[in-house]
Amino acid sequence: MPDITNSIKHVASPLARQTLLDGDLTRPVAGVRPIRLLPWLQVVKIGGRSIMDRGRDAILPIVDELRKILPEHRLLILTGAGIRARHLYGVGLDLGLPVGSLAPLAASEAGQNGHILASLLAPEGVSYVEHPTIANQLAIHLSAARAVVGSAFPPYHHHEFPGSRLPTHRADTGAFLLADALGAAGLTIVEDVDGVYSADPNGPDAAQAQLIRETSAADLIKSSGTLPVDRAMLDVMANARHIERVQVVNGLVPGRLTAALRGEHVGTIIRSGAHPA
Ligand code: GWN
Ligand code: ATP
Repeated sequence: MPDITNSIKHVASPLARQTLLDGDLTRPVAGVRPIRLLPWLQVVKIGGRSIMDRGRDAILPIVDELRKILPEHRLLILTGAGIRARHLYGVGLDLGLPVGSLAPLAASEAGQNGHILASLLAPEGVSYVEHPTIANQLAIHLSAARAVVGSAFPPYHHHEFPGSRLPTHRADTGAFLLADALGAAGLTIVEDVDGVYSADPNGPDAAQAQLIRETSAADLIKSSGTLPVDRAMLDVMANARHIERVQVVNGLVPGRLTAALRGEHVGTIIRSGAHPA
């Protein structure tokens, strides 16, 4: 029997002979900045409760603004889940459903809002694209159209972290994860308030609420009050690879989204942990 072991070709792999848990060994290989897949992309997250649930009075002006800005930007427009998801959390929690069952149900509401928005932008060539399409075929779709719409909710499904009975990774987190993974040029979060305040401007301490023009995710994590964005997004921002800041803007004020996409400071800028290349 011939000895064939010497003729086997080994594939050289820098991580083959070491534990992946040793940072000193993995850092030279895994510590480099990833490439930007779609560096010209602007990601816009449209609030589910703050914008979509308000119906035509809030949606049609936003659609008009998006339509007019299309010649300037290529957009991934992502929608949040809104009040229908909150209703199903209530029903689901009352029935004792685990968080991994609630996450996909809430996510489907974000998708429904995306379908609504995409229908209104259809004359501009804009379509709703599915999660797998966003993952794998975004470039070809954005070569055919200036923008596409998708669900902002991340598809954690039954893998949602069990720390809370409510899904912690919701639409803002999903939008940030996508924008950072794609190496997008920016992320704008569209809400029904001028930005992040020191207290909820629609809450009991509204009289004391001050608009925070600029802050960092690291500082916001330390605050104990309510926020207009998911807290999990702040955790993700601490480890961001590309997106250096997000801007939270008021979509009920005409022109704010357009100005933000043009790089103007018209809401609250939240800096991430990513540094310029
Ligand atoms: O259904 O509106 O994508 O883009 O998280 O999974 O719960 O799914 O479980 O491609 O894969 O409801 O069917 O639904 O919103 O997420 O989609 O129309 O497997 O295009 O089939 O990752 O859209 O949907 O809800 O986003 O957020 O068929 Mo919907 Mo959502 Mo469509 Mo998607 Mo989930 Mo798919 Mo998915 Mo499910
Ligand atoms: P989704 O897309 O998940 O449906 P959303 O982003 O549309 O949600 P909310 O989660 O309701 O909307 O967030 C916006 C609301 O957050 C504002 O209307 C405001 O009342 C509230 N809010 C709470 N705390 C603050 C804060 N510190 N600063 C600004 N707004 C706050």
